Amino acid sequence: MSEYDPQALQAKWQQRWEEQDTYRASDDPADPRERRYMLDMFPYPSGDLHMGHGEVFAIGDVVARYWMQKGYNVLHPIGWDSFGLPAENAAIKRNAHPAEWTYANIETQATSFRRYGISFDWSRRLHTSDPDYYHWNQWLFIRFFERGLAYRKGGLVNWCPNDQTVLANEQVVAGKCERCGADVIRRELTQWYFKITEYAQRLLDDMEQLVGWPERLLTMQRNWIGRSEGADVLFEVEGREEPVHVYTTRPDTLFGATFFVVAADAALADEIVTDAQRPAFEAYRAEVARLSDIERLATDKEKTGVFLGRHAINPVNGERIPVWAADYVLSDYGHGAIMAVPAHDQRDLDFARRFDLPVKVVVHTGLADPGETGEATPGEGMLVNSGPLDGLSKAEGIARIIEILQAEGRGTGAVNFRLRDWLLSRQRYWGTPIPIIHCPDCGEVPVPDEQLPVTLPDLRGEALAPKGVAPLASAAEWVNVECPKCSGPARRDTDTMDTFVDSSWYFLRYCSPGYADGPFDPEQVRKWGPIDQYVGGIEHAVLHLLYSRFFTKVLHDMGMVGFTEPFLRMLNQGQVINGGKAMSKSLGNGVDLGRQIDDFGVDAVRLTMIFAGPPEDDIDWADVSPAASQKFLARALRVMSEVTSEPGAAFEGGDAELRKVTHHTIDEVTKLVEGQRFNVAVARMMELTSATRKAIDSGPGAADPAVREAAETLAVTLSLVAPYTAEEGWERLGRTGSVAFAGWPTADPALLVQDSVTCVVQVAGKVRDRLEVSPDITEEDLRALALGSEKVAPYLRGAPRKVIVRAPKLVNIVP
Ligand code: ANZ
Ligand code: ZN
Repeated sequence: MSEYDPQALQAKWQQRWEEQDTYRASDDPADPRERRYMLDMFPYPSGDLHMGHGEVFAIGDVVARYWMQKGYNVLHPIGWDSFGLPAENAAIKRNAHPAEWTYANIETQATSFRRYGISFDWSRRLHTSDPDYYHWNQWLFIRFFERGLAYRKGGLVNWCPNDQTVLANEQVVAGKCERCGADVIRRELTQWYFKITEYAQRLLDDMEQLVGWPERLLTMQRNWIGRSEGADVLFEVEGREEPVHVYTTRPDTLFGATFFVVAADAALADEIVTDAQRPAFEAYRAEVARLSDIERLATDKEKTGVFLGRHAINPVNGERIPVWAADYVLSDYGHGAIMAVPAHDQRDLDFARRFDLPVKVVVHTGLADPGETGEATPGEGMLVNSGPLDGLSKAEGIARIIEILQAEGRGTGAVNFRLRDWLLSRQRYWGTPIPIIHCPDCGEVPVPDEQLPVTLPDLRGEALAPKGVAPLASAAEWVNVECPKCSGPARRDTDTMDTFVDSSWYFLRYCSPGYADGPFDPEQVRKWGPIDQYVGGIEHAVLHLLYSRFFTKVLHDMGMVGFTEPFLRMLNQGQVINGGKAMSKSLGNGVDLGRQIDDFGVDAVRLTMIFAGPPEDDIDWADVSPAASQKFLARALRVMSEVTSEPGAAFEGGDAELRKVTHHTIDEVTKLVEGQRFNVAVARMMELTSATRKAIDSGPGAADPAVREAAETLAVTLSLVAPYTAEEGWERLGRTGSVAFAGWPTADPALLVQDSVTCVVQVAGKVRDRLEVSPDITEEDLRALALGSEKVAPYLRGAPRKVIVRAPKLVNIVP
């Protein structure tokens, strides 16, 4: 076989890997190897694998295969995130069961993965829609419930009118449903929540462990958590017994509070509005209900609001200030009410100007009066018009006013987080049933552990169509059960869990697949976890990563895992685009992964992905050449095939020049792979191929031990990106066993010293001499050497006008 025939190589080696279970991780406690856990974000089974999968899994495989070569016991598992809406929508359309679509797609993807040659341990495969997986979602939910971390509450929630389900805050992007793009509305509903807010501070603090995360990811997490410091201030409201709390980051501006605003949709507004103002208030509230948070917080929209007919008392100076309802204050942030300081807060100033409310400057910033200019002055300055705070700076003022408030029992210092609790219930079918039974007498009763899993009733087609109530509610036999506590008639909860629950702990299940006594075997998780390298898209920067971090901390508190952060290093790959644009049906610029593989072979496609650029960068498929990759692989295989020496003989005594090239390659590729500069590592492999080719053709020849050394190095390094070609080359080199475990070579330091380089000496632009010099020669030495050269002397008349020295390779003399 001298022709490079990728399809034949694939057929041969794929079968061999499957027969020998080549990439299986070892659970043997006697296995002395150090362990490594490499994880790719698991796929959603929507059709076959696409180019994006091709990229992310090729990147992850470089890391996994490198670790295998380094001699680690590597866990590199695969599974499917197989619950979710697309399957359900497809089932409604085809009058089928979501499982049919889901599992057919999983098989398609699994077949493609096997062909794509990713080094998965297939024995750990999982699907989140299998009852023996979602069983443990339910078990975990009940543990969270027992700890007060899962609870139900009524309130305004994000509702997608198209998908007919609630959405978590994280799933609303710019006011639209993350999945279907419909405008999200707010509805009053009772829903299940996970109390992630209880972990807000730890989610922030533990970020210091995440040294292997890209900075922008950390920033996104930090912003989402949104910690701020300030004060909780109590305001009396006339006609109300209990004082009202407000949260402010600027308690130093308390003397400048000239009115008070309550969120239009907060219970407080409804409670305190006077009869006279009620009709206007209710009309306004109905208007606000139609707005998303994004629209409410938009600063470019004209402020709206209604006076509630009441006054509040400023606790520091006893001033009566009017209470308004408005949309720009959110009901679920802070306390849903604010003190408005129009001079120093732009939103408040816009509101004051719109409704003719007073503006009082309490910070001297040196800028023009906000009441005149319409520009609030939020910056720092000296406090004025503020009684005991006069003359203080912002920080001093904050400290002082908190002392005063605290002494009088009118407030305290406070910390606030933007993070909300995670709304996890969904009114759809294809998900994990919430394992709670509602009893008229006992309330919310968890399904007893021994009755888990609560499996989905068999619904299909039209029965799944959105009707405003959960489809599970229509399965009467399934819904109506006995209360586990009192045996009276009761009803199952008919909501299912957000699929982000499934993905918040799947990486732990891989450590002990099929474990039947819990979600995972803590002993195995202790050995494998936490994950050494996670690879996946930046689109999961907030949701999935935050939820997984939260789950890990809860599991840690339950004593089930020994670490508090699941993913130590994170790599976000770029996208595969085409012609400068994201691939899309409407643009007709889609590229099919399967077709690329048919045309060029797996290795050429993988190599193209890796060689295109740094892993974080987008790959424009219009700018790369899988055909060129294929040509290179053919060249590499030919080199490996032509070696004539016997395997196993010593390399010492081989051609010194080629040995140096080989060892430099080893040294550099090692550093490049560790630094995740995989594209440059491939460039080095290409150079090694050329050097070996030259050594065979016009150097020491195919029998030289250095040629074998170079070719074997090529096979091992190439196995990270082009496993089929590498295996074949390894075999043709007369070696047995998979190249995947050949062992990563180490560079011999003695062969890394470069003893001399050639320096070109030019006079008036013409080469007059070549000097053999040390690579570390100084500029002065090189200059002296060049000017002293006998070959150069005839071209110089007296001192040259200029000498440009570029050590160690060039001296340019202008006579
Ligand atoms: C008075 C004040 C004066 C404020 C000033 C700011 C500047 P972060 O940093 O996001 O936590 N606020 C409080 N609760 C709110 C709610 N439910 N809806 C909308 N806005 C609310 O912001 C805290 C600040 O946002 C608070 O500090 C409050 O306005 C406002 F010169 O209080 B501030
Ligand atoms: Zn009961």
